[in-house]
Amino acid sequence: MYSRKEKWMKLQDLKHAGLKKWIDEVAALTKPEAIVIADGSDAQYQQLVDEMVASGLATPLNPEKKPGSIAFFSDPSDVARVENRTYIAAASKEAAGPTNNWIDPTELKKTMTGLYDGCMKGRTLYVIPFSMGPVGSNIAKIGVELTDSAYVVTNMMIMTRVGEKVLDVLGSDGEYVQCLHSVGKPLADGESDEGKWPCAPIEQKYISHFPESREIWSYGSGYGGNALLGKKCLALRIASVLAKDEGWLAEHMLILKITNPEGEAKYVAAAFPSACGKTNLAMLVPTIPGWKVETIGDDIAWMKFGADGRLYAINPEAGFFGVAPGTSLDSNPNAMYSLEKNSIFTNCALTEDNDVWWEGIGYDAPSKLTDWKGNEWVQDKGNKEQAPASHPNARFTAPASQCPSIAPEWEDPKGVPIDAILFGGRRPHTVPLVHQARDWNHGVFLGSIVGSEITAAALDLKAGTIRRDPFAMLPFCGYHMGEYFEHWINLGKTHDQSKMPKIFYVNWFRKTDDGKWLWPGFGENSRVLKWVFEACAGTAKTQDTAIGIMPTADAIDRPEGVSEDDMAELLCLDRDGWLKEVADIRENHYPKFGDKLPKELADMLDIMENNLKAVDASASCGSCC
Ligand code: SAT
Ligand code: MN
Repeated sequence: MYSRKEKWMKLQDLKHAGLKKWIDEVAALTKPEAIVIADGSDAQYQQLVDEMVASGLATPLNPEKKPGSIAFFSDPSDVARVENRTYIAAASKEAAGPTNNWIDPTELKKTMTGLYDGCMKGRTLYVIPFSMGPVGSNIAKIGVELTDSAYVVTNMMIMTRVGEKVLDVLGSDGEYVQCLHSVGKPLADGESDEGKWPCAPIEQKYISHFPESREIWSYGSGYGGNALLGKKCLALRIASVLAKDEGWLAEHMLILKITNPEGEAKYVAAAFPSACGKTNLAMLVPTIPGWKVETIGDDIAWMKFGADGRLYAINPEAGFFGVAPGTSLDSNPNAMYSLEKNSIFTNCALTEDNDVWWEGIGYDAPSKLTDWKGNEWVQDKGNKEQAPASHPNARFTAPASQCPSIAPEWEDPKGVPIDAILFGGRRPHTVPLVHQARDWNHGVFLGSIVGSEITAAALDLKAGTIRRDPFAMLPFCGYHMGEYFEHWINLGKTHDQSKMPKIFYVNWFRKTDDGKWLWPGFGENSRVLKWVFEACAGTAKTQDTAIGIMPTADAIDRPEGVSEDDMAELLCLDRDGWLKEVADIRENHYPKFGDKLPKELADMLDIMENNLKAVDASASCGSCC
């Protein structure tokens, strides 16, 4: 039955009996025409690319402009993660918590088994053994994804470590996370994919997680986090459950290294909701002379306590799956250099000479483009309504090793010791440029209230409403978010706090009343990182305030264009704004977690309120807020 493509590793060569049995069961259900094991080799990557080009699914890019790279265009209905079809199918609804979609796992497996039945007929079933984290690291985990999408295989080969070296570590009975994926559009007799991007209608899409059995079942989407199951599904939703059970942290955080002119380095992990520039911060080019920022990861951090009591982080990924629009040599040169070659582009526009283009790439579109939907597109700058040439969630998949700012130790199996954890969101008002938590529990409080202000009235929410995204984990926590807060609190109880990271809240997004940015952001954020560095080293100029530890007015070097008054506004304590914040958290945010909200967080809110009320209203921030 599985005779095709037999030049690759064969099923019978697999040493792991449990894995073989699972593959047999999935093949019996989905009925593929062939089974191919991804061995991680360049030769196999190239063959998959050649096959996708031959079928018309992939477009090879100009070897002079983007060597070794290909472009894909998805079905217009399959362009992003689908949160309303993402399920945490825990044993009980209570275990999944109020912020996750839940379906009874037995019922969901029955529905999905029905969908999987025969869904791979005429297609190849690929077996992808992958490691999240450097192969063999004691922080890393192994997963095996079974998929009928060659697009997924090639992306996983960039985003994770794939192949025989992983099978070697897995041995004959090692543990792994089962990840089953199908694009979910069964072929009729005689039909072929013929360069189409197959996917199922929305009501048949399921991105399902079974936290007790650590399984992931995904059906119906071929895009990003719905299909590359190592990323959000394993490295966050399933790993967050493992982390709670095993006493570590799986977080939606970038990791960076910052080095001062004397050559001392600190490691920073940072969580922001989407669209807050995580990739840009991870690859930041500092504007302050003598300081250096290097990249360890741009999206996910797994952190475990070392024997010395410090928290060590690895980047479980091996590549970047970055948003293309807005990425330019100005906004993020290191990302632009990372994607120069050996990369995959999804839903970007195509130039006549087969290069990619996107809105915000830093130069005008050449005369004629093919947009992401395959139509001819000519830029019309006078037309503000013109549909973009690239999809707003168009992506590049690029190897992390190609990033010029990648830190030499980015693949160190023992991880890097984290000195500081930053939280942040888009907050035009109230929240200062930076402040520091007084202690661990206060830091957990700051993580729990993360959110961004809704600007345009979207999704039925009033403009000005704060959309809370605690720890930037709301769509990615695989269990009850109240228990997640408790897990963070517990780590502070069971570990020596003097060795734990200091926690900060940053906000690059302050605006004046007439809507102008108060802070330039991008490389200038290095000035804030410098203060964070100094706060960790005990040399920062600080003051205690009602909301935590803040820089003194002169503690942060001012970038060009930021006046003394601007700085005062960026660092003022907006007493009334924060009292409104307290009320919003009390009325609209914390009640969601019911009796699972840790008492320590409710107490923190009371303490902050009392502190704020004790501040002399007239002296709090002068005229700036
Ligand atoms: O599609 S991904 O989940 O990989 C990226 C994102 O949506 O954050
Ligand atoms: Mn992310």
